[in-house]
Amino acid sequence: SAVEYGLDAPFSVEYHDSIPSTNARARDLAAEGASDVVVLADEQTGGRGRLDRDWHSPSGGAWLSVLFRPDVPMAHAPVFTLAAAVAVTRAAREAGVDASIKWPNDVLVRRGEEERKLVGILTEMEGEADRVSWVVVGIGVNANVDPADLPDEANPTSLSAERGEPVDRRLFTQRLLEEFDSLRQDTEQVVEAWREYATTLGQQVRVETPGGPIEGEAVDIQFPGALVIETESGTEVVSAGDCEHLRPV
Ligand code: BTX
Repeated sequence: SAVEYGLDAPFSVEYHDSIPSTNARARDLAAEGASDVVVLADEQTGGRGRLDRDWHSPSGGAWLSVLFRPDVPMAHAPVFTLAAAVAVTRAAREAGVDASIKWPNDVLVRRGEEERKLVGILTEMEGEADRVSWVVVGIGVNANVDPADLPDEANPTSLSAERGEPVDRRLFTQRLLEEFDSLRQDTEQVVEAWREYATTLGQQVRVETPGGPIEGEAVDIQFPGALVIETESGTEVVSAGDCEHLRPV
């Protein structure tokens, strides 16, 4: 309930028991000129992932969107997706769940070879090349939800399933927002923090890019979020491309 969310956050918080999508609501608020707002919901009835995929958002999750107006060029915006991944990973670890990050925007829990999806992040933005007008970072955390209620094919998990008991969503969300607030203001620290939690580095990877697939060893990440891959024919730098770029206005 709203009472559970007595948040002391560095953002103003708009809470909904149920809403179609916190990202859609945050975009509407952006159009009205708002900033530094978090839209938070217990349940979403039309949650969205990347490429218009469905994001299942039953009651008990931590479904939230952060709207803010950073003074950065459009090309730097992917760093906020990484910042969200770092923030949520830290909050999950404090809650006793050993989460880690898979480039670019998956936060997951590993059990041996198996990877279980804990979080989805969807960043949307608008602005001009040299300056973002607004950014909405949508963070969907499977908090106190039963993974059996989530789509099987994603191999989902939740904080409560990993812990064996519910998480305090107020505390979890508070920590997540505090971390995110600090990272968004000092984006230089994001990449370094990201390296600490990444499962991707040192692994053999294959990435589909507009220019075709790239295969090799993931060796590093570069600001604002590109992956550096050592291939047989040399070094390739693949940009995150995880942001849904709305048309510049
Ligand atoms: P994605 O495109 O990487 O992942 C979407 C895919 O994940 C789906 O096709 C499905 O297979 C799987 N999936 C759907 N729901 C879940 C779930 N709850 N847990 C695990 N796997 C799932 C990731 O997109 C970005 C998701 C962002 C969600 C947040 S919630 C707050 C905000 N509001 C909103 O509408 N979206 C964002």
